Amino acid sequence: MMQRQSPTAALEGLLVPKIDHIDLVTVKLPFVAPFGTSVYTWTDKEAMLMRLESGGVVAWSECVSDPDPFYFYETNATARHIIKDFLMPLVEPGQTIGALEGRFRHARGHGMAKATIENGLLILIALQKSVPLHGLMGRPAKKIMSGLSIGLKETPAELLAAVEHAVARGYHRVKMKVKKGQDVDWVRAVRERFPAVKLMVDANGDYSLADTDRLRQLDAFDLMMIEQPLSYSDIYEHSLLQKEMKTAICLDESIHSLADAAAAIALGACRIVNIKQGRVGGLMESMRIAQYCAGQGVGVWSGGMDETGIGRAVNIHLQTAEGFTLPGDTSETANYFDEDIAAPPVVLGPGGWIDIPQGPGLGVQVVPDRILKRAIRWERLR
Ligand code: OSB
Ligand code: MG
Repeated sequence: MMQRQSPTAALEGLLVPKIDHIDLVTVKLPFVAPFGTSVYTWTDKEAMLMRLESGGVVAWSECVSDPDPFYFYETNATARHIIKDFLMPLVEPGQTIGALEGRFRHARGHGMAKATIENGLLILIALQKSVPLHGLMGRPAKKIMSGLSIGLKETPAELLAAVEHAVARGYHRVKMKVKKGQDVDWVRAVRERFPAVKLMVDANGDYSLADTDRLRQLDAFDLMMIEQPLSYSDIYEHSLLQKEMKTAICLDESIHSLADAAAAIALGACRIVNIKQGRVGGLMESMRIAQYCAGQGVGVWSGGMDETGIGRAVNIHLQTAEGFTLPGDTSETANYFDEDIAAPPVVLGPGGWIDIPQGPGLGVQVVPDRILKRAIRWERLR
């Protein structure tokens, strides 16, 4: 087989700049509508942001954890603890990003905390070099595919209205959340009304193998995939389920690293992987997983965590990397917030495509007044 070049070689060799100030700023933004999943319904986005200041240049990154451990074990509080007490002490100016990543491995797990720092440093370096983040990654600009994640609704009519909106906007695919008892009939209703929409479901781990017969009923609806049907911590049982289902399984919660993705693929546990850059520890591990999956014929897309404009922009830049072949959970800001803390908002262009924000770093501007308005906690670490 052809030896592939490491997708992260350029990033690993970059040097960590001297950091003058580090702040953790928690903002709370109301969602335009509650976001319901099988595990929880969120009404606000409470995001812990990291502000890095170096020689007058300011970079922002976003920790994608929630205040609660309902989707993932990390929380904003654990991320703050791990960042302050274990990770930031390992960051030294002049070391390479690759060496820093190696040091971070000493702390097990906590990928969202690690990603906050790694992404922040890469964004800072991109700003200092006056290049866009995707350029720093060695990737040319391109238009990014769009996808909307529709939360659980109270009634089928509300769900159909949400899908209708997504179709009218031109989204490349629509994902609907499902849970036990709110699944087959709801998917059928959408499929009957929208026979051609590229549709998928996400169960956030609500089912067990005992539900195999019910899950197999979903095979009738020509779904692109079913995301994380079984436990958040399982890989093996998904391999058993995949053998029983025609519909491709996509793993989200179960994948924390390249090694997890390789194990899942070797077992036949999924045919598609959702990469959330925070869940796997940052942009570099995401690029490795995406390239590996592509080499295995496994589809990859970029997941979302209802991010503010900062994390949303990171996910957009990430999708320039090799292997991101499927539309992700990359949607318009207006689905989540009336007023984000960064500008410009993400909007769909003609054909449902998303343009990478122009300019150095992320290409989006954090608006200080909006940070001040939304901040519920501000902690200076240095
Ligand atoms: O499972 O993909 C998920 C949001 C919060 C937690 C978990 C998930 C989601 C989404 C929304 O599906 C993704 C987005 O639009 O950002
Ligand atoms: Mg998911």
